[in-house]
Amino acid sequence: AIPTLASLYASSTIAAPSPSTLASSIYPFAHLLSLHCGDITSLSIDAIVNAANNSLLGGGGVDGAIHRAAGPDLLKECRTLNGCDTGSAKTTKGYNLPAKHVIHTVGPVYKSSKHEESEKLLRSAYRNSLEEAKRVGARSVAFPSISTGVYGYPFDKAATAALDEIGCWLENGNSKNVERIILCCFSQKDYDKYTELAPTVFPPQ
Ligand code: AR6
Repeated sequence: AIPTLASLYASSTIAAPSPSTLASSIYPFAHLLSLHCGDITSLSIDAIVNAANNSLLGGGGVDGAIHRAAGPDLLKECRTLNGCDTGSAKTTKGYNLPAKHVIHTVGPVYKSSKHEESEKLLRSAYRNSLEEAKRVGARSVAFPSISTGVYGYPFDKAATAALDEIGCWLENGNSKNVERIILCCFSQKDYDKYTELAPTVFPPQ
């Protein structure tokens, strides 16, 4: 079962934070968000997001897992896309995956000396993936934790930016375009981090 963020508050002992730079009025949409711990390639939903590279021709990590599970036709379609800019997103079919679509996005390679630029690009990757989901009519979409593997983005910072950007997108009149946005964590540690951070971005009201 995929618990909703709203249901997590019932057991949360974390106090709501004082007002911060984070959007704080997005709690009304928290029922649209879920956390899932496991392999993103197992999800039977409209779209899964791939944390790809600029070539869109496959790689390791979640990208490798998605290509393996989807089969060689995915790579064939990716070859027609002419790559993807960092922060942008492009959609293919899901082929052998239970998901109908794969939204390929490219997160930034993290550089602490250029944190702001990295955060902007990471936020773009989430926002443009959601725009792609909207464009292809995908009403359920799952994200891996973009850039937090090989690309070295610190998990806490990435998770906070991801939650905030998704919340902003929903606030911008998009809450009717989706039924469920799933944050797919690959480890219990990452899942626990999300449950800890979510109430700081979506304060219970
Ligand atoms: N399901 C869900 N999450 C996963 C899975 C999976 N099957 N496998 C890994 N993760 P990474 P990046 C998590 O390195 O940092 C590739 O080679 C993983 O634990 O896959 O954006 C691309 O081709 C981590 O939290 O992506 C690029 O060259 C998250 O997915 C480069 O890596 C992202 O880790 C992109 O690096």
